[in-house]
Amino acid sequence: MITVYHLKRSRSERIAWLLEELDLDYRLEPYDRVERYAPDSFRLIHPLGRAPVIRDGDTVLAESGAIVQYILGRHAGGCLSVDSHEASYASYLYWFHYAEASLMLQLLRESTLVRIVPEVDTHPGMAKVRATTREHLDFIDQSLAGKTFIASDRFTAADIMMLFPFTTLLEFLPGTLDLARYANLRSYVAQLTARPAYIRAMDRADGPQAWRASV
Ligand SMILES: N[C@@H](CCC(=O)N[C@@H](CS)C(=O)NCC(=O)O)C(=O)O
Repeated sequence: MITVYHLKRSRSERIAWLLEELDLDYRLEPYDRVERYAPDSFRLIHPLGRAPVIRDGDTVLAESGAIVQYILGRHAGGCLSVDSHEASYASYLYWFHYAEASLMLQLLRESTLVRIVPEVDTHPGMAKVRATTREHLDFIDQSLAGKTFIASDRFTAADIMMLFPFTTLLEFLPGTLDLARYANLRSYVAQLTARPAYIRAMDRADGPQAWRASV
């Protein structure tokens, strides 16, 4: 059985959600944050002490995208991914990786500056940083026009990778993300967070009180 080392209110929600969508048994080992960080004991599981991490037999694996791909490859029998012969294969790969490699990078760049630089908006570089975030949001919102799912005409793991920045992460980004003008994105978030597997995963991982107010 897969063990999910779950830091509460973190990307490890992606893994619990995936496992619920696939209806796989898993053991969840929850860790509370110490201020905003993982506790030191998390480094006993993986040297970088970042969540998520899973254990599957002798395999210990970190990095949410790698974990999602591992579970899909080893335990999902082709569910929730897009095969290389399908038309949406490139789109699936793009959005799956964009979520962590480009979008999260940009959002964390902006939010870290806001958190650690006093009077950040007086710095000349900050307007460019904020404009880049808006560019990403415009791009995602336009990409969702007329679509239910980001990468394909069906729900895939790319949707699992893409949701986290617009749910739990918002708690860590005061003043960075205003989704008011992004109607497609807001309805995307609303329909994904209403999925029974998402609700089961979040109730189990973070507890009903912790997440329901944020969606
Ligand atoms: N790219 C990594 C990022 C891992 C990461 O930074 N996780 C955060 C939680 S969302 C974490 O563990 N933060 C606690 C800390 O920095 O101590 C992934 O997708 O797994």
